[in-house]
Amino acid sequence: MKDKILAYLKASQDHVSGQELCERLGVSRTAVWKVIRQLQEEGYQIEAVRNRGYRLVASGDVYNDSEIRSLLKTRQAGCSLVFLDEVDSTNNEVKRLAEHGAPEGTLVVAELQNAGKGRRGRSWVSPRGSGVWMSFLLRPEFEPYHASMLTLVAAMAVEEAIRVTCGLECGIKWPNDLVSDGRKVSGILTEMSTDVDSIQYVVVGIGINANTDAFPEEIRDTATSLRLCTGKPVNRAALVAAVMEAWEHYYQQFLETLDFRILKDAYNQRLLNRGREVRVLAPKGAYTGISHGINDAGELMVETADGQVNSVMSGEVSVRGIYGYV
Ligand code: BT5
Repeated sequence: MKDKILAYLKASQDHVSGQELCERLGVSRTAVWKVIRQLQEEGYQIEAVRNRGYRLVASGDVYNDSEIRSLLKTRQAGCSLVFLDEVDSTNNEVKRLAEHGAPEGTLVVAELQNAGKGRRGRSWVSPRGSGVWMSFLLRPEFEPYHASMLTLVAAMAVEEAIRVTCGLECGIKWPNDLVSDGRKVSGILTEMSTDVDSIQYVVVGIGINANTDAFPEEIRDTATSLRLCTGKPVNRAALVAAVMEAWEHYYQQFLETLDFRILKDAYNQRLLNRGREVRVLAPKGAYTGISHGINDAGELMVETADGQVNSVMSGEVSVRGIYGYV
């Protein structure tokens, strides 16, 4: 009922009378009033005027399942939404749900992660009240080797969502970072569970520093947030909904060819380490070269001094700019 009342209030420019809400939902006036109180406690500014009814004045940064659901415009992504106050890691939670048969599109969002994860055992700083920590479930039918490209698809979706909701143009640092002012705004962690040669499920986890205004010592020089970059507060629920919408769009394009043929040009336009000298930290040793952007397989093409072009697979190496973080 809360979702429905919120939807009515959002859809109406003017006041909605208590009587109208009672009739539409088939409940008592007291029941409506209780839900309005609950919404107000969650942070919605709802004006109540005698003889006219209720009007939603502002949603601010209300961040909960009803708010996200009311903004989602996707067909499947986010079809089942779990919002948690605290969790170890939203990726872990999606995995647990996946093991119990959760459907593709299941989305988990948390206010706080007490064990947020980066790649290869690194940790992800995920405090309460300021960031977007979200993960969603895929059950793709393609073969496992295509899955490394999903991180790149997600990076495109996050870039677009940030541009649409905050007006900020971030760059992509291959394979999994979004960068603004030379600092990391967002990171992506894709994890996969496979049988012998098929995918059981994939979890795509996205962390975005939205309204963070201070970072711990160890990442102070390399991290930033959307609010620090734009000077404006971010509506996190709108950002989550925009990420899911952009994801659905780009994932659909990816599924057409199961590679980056269609998305490559757009990706390369947003790629920061393109035409620049990069250092590839390969398992067999580090080397430097000029990055020429990604190929159809989503691999970064790096030309070494002897003219040889290596295709670097994501997951295999880290790429750091020679100068600064990018
Ligand atoms: C990543 O790893 O960038 C992947 C981050 C994915 C986080 C999301 S949040 C929702 C979901 N649930 C999870 O548990 N994870 C995902 P990597 O490229 O390995 O970068 C990790 C490094 O980034 C750390 O070692 C720090 O140096 C730095 N870092 C940690 N927290 C950060 C933050 N909040 N902002 C910017 N940099 C950070």
